[in-house]
Amino acid sequence: FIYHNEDKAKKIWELMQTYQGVDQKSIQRSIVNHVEYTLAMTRFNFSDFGCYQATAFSMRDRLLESWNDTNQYFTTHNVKRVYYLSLEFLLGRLMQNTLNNINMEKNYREALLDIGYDLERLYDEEVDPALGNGGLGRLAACFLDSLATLEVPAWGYGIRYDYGIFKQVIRDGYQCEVPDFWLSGGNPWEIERPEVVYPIRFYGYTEKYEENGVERAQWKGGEIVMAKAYDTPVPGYNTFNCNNLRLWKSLPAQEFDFQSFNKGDYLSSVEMKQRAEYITSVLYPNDNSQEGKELRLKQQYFFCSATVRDVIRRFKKNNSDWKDFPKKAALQLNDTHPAIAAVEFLRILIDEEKLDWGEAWKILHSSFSYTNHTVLPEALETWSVGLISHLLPRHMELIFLINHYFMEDIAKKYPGDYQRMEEMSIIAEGDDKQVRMANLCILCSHKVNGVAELHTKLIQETIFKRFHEYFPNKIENKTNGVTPRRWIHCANPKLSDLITEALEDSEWIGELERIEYLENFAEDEEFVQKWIDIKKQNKEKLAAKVKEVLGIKIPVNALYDVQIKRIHEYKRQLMNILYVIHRYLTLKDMTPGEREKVVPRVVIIGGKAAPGYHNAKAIIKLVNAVGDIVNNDKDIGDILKVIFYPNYCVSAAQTLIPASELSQHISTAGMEASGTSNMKFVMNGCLIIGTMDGANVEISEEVGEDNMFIFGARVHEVDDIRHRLFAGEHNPIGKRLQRVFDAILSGTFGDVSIIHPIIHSLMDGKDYYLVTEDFDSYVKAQNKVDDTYRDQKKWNMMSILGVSRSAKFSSDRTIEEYCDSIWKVDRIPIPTPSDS
Ligand code: GL4
Repeated sequence: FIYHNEDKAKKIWELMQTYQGVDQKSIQRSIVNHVEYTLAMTRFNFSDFGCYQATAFSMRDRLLESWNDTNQYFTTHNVKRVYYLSLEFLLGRLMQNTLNNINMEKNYREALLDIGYDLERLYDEEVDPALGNGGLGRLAACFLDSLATLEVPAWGYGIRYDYGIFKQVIRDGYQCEVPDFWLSGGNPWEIERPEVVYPIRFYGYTEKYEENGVERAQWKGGEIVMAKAYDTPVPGYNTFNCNNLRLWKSLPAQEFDFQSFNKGDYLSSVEMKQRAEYITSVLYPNDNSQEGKELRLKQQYFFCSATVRDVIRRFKKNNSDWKDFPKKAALQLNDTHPAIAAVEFLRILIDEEKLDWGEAWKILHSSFSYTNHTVLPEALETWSVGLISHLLPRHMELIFLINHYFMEDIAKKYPGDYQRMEEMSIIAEGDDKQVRMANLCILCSHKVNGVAELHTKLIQETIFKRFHEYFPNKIENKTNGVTPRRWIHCANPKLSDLITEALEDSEWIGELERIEYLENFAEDEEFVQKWIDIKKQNKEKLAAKVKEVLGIKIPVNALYDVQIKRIHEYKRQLMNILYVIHRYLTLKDMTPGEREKVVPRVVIIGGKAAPGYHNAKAIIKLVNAVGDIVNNDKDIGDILKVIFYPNYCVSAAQTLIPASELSQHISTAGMEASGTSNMKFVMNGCLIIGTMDGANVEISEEVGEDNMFIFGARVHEVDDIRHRLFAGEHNPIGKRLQRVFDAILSGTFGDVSIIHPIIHSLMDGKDYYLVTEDFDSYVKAQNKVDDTYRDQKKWNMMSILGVSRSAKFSSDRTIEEYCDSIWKVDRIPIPTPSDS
């Protein structure tokens, strides 16, 4: 060392103590420096994409200052941290959101304009990081924003997939999947951490040995793969705090494979190493359904092991007593996907840290908790005992042990009740024994939560009934929420400005409860006119986008009716398009004069189908086929347009939602755990047509049932109806719906034979999702929509009331509830540079 440590620290402090300036020159200088030194482009001529990258790097520099200070502060103060473990983080673009959170959008816009660049154009240069499927992954992203905003010390942990959710391309009306190599242009937001690496073992065997009279086990052999960390700073809104999202990438282990080498088999040794990189290649594209592939289980264990090791290492930096662990860490399992983390934690405590079972179990149980996101049986994860034994032999032993102790307890409490034991066991018996991951999660957690009131009640009464009886205080509700930063302020800047103008300050963006004062403006003519103008501008923007993407011109003076979400039978996009066909056939029956009186509609449907989900793909084809006919029918003109919006993703949602006037959330009652886009639509002044399902129930409690279009069977009726339908006791299909079916089957929309089997089974009463049953009340609700839309004054009042009553659905509220009743963590605002 050239200096004594103190001198060195002083020198470095002098170099570092100036934070990045916020003035125009400093911003410009930092951007241009990145063009020159980071990107090695010429500063005299750089493209929009180059400018986007340099701007992102310049923002990252700022983030790193607060990110480093935050972590330093949390470490020094040895605070309790939350760890959110998720296989999916559907972040969406980061630039606009980041600039807003650090309150620098105006500074950057002006600085860029001054050197000839338009900030909004740079936003469009960013690829959408799409490391998630749908609601579950997007919820994780909203939670990160709220955690940082609320100054909760929290890290997200996940996988840095090379390929995010596929890009959807429509060819001849059918969905085609194109791989999304989102990293091809680099990722300026992340920091590679070559020094944060962990070896992860797969396969092998366990060896038993005795130590001080205690029998112990050790996992040995198998293959080693390395996990390397990549960090993305997560800034909060209006705070200096900056959290972290740590994603793991798999790499081959460095040590030499002597066996292959000795055999002279160099190429197969390279091949084996390549297999290691394969683990984090691709996100599995299924939403609400499990694909039981070995590679998926490998992904799960890979990321869980790296995460648990990282969390333990951080704990050990400042603590020496394991009993303190639950006071320093809360680990949240986002669905059962990261369930194996609990077993890995137990393994490390017992096999490596040499704790005894009782202590280890208590520590595990006090620090872990689990969120259930679905009741659909096809989504409830199970893994075969054979597969787990092969891939993770020690974990399988531990799972058996957990189950053994638990079954003993149950047998004591309910002697002879084998039925109950069978239901509660982690292991599903049979020829191919399965591990039920949800049962494992419930046992390992001190709290389990559902994601909306109705959903929580359902899991308490159905799938987890026995557990709810046994652990009456364990299962509770945490209604989902969404971040108003991205979903109002960034997505709908004009609406955001209008709200700020009306409320006379912008605090509502960080405290959504304040938005209720908007209610006072619901009948203020001047305000309402501005409200109308903004919606119109958003519709124009969407119409331009539709023209650009699809070449179809859609009218602006029509009702924009939107259903965007993953395509799934339970979400009933089929019912939507059947209604559209009914509407089309009705219009065709009318005289031109009658048609003119009908409320013009633009129906937009968007969403991806899992590549192996045949029926969902058939629905996409039908929507496209209907669009082809309706949109080119001269009789119909602008009175009805049907658009399938391709490649629905977070950035598309940010254009679609602010432009929508009616949105559809029409799942069969009891099947949509929560839904979160429903909340985003309400926040953007859109009215909902929907069933009493998921969070719709709570939305109706907040905004009032009169301000929504609610229809369909209620959850308590569904089982009976389904039973009746399948017993062949269904009512004959109504005339209207039969006519729709006939049109489809007779070729009115061209060759849609791919949908015929579904139509036939509906006609046979094999209608699991109650499409035929709910159709009539759906049509009635749609008629009410038209009537209400004719009364624009009423419509706009409903729209404003919705927004003013949407505060409950901010993810800030959700996160506060998790902090209070599950995680028991405090807000820790860190001192800003000017304070210190
Ligand atoms: C989901 C639910 O289907 C959805 O209703 C819910 O809003 C979301 C977040 O809790 O979780 N579960 C799965 S699986 N995918 C989802 O989007």
